[in-house]
Amino acid sequence: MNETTISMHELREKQPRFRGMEAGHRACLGCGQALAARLVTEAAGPDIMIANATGCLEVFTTPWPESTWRVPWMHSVFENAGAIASGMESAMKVQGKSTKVLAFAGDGGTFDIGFQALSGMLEREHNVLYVCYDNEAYMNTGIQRSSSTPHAAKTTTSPPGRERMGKRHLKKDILSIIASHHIPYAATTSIAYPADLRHKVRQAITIEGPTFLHIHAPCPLGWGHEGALSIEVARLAVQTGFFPIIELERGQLVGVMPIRQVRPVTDYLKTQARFRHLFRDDPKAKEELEHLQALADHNIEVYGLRADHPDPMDSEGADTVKRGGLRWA
Ligand SMILES: Cc1ncc(C[n+]2csc(CCOP(=O)(O)OP(=O)(O)O)c2C)c(N)n1
Repeated sequence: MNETTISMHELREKQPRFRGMEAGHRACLGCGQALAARLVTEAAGPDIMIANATGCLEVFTTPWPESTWRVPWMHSVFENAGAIASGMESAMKVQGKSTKVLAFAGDGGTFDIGFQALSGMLEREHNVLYVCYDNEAYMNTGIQRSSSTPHAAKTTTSPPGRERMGKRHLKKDILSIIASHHIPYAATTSIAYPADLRHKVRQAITIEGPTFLHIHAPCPLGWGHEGALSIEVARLAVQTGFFPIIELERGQLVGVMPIRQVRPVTDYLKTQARFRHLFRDDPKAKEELEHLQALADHNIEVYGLRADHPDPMDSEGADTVKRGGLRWA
């Protein structure tokens, strides 16, 4: 082969698997999901195929006649990404192919309506990496609350008013439920920590069996912040203990991202319009803020997130530093 020709293998390796605006993806500016999906597909490698539940990611990546995807990709309905991915994986197995199957869904498609199919997929031990892009509401249909919406957040179906301070219920602890399936690997991560995210994708992809990745992905439209602030907002969720970054193997906690300097939850909440009502001069609002701080404190306590000593590798100035298998927030 002369220097100017390129093999099919090289072509597959080199071409982007998730193409940006120029190829027709129509995500809002600062969309956390778009960034997360790009990071996941780049880290996963070329030999993958995807089942994608209905939701923002499916809609903004496939505006007819264009497609963002440069890997085999199938649109499932809202409730069955887990079942479609199970079928795809079984087909690969029957054909003796090693192509890794990934399932993509939002929090509505994972925590709520797609949960039955997901649970079945995990229980039957399909060799699939399931990725939940968590923007904490049903964004594609107009910002309705999901069971992943944080307590006290405003959505179109949990409006704050005289009676209530936004959503009444707690965010569902999906990872504990996933963990109780005793799958080989489950983890949370965030778009604010791309090195951590990529590392977890690579780890999950090599595992034979069901794996689950829960990615915190801000939505500027639904959360009410500037698109340019998505990374900062995501980082504050981690640094306040509001969104803990953890890793589980067979249901056991094996890793956490310790927080160097724990920040008060108000630092995170005040960045977003969905929590604006909590800063009113109102005793109920004050009570809710205390409640949310208690929830973050609980995460820090339960997962041991507080770093007791400064990281010796801090001087390198990296956002996340690998240290004995751990990364730092
Ligand atoms: C059975 C069914 N119910 C409702 C809908 C309408 N629907 C389409 S996408 C969506 C919300 C998706 O929310 P989520 O999974 O959180 O993804 P996001 O759009 O926020 O990324 C809804 C309610 C549907 N397509 N199918």
